Amino acid sequence: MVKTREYWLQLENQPWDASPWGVDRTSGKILTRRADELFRGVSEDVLRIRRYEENWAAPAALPVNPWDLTEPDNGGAAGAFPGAVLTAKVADEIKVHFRNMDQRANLPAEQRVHSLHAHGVQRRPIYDGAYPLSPPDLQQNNRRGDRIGPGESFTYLWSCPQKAAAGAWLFHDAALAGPQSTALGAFGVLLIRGPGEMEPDQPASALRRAGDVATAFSDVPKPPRQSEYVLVFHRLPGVGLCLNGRQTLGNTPTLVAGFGTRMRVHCLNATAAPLTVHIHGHRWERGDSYTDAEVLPAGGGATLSILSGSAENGGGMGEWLIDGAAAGDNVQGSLLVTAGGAVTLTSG
Ligand SMILES: [Cu+2]
Repeated sequence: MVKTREYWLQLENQPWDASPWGVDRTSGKILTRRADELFRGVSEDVLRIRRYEENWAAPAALPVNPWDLTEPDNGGAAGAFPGAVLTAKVADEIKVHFRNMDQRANLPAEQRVHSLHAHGVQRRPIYDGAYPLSPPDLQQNNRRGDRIGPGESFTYLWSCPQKAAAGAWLFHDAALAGPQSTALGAFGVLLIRGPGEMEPDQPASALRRAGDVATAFSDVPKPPRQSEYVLVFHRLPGVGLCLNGRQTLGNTPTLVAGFGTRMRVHCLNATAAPLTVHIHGHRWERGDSYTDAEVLPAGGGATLSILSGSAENGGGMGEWLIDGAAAGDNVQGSLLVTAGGAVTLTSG
């Protein structure tokens, strides 16, 4: 039986701090707040495609990565990048209600027009969201899905009938100003699970406790047996290459796993150029050989399957750098393999 998954997404503008914890574990320095009260503020509002509950009743408070020690605010008011991670199973229908609430002032009208264009899934041209090829949708007042103005909404229908759709995919704004809007953050992630694919374990309690600092965590929960992580690289104007919207170790994702955790690391490239992702100490299978670095094409990605600490995949206890590198720019996060409990990390 075909199941329809219904999602409510709203595009919003907001200020953004790419280093919200005010630390730099690479240099060991504490950052100072700038005149705008942010540690590493973006000079203009960013755009987030934010997931909401039914009928946009309230923002859905869902973390991007439940096992990220440094994800601020668990998907709450300050938010996280990507603003929406949607899940479906092969054979599902996906119905996405999109509303454009871009309220940026003093901008030419066409820059505040947005759309949703998804990779990986199947859809008719009216739901492709890529300017200028979407015909008017007779069911939706002849609105066109590639040009949704401020205050307007549009419903997209996507399907994934074949196993070929299984994987991690980006969706992003592809209206006339799509490239600029995507650079400001107008993207999200769609995870389509194949038949029999595992559901990841959730943490039993909060990862970060009151009083925890960048290098000392008092009570990290027991790590997952099976886990899944989403890492999106994108380049924020004036900040540079970011990992889930953040820059600098101590702010970028620190993903928690245990010895023997089966991990699926979904790496996606939302920049406009290829980049390389490299997880220190670990290898994973690519085709019939092993590698420890993947090149992610612009708009594409890779899912790394790793059994932590195994002979084939390597790794083991400790904290390991995750490097993202593109021409002249890089960003680092980390993978923390731990037994949980009190954890102390190093810094420069
Ligand atoms: Cu695209």
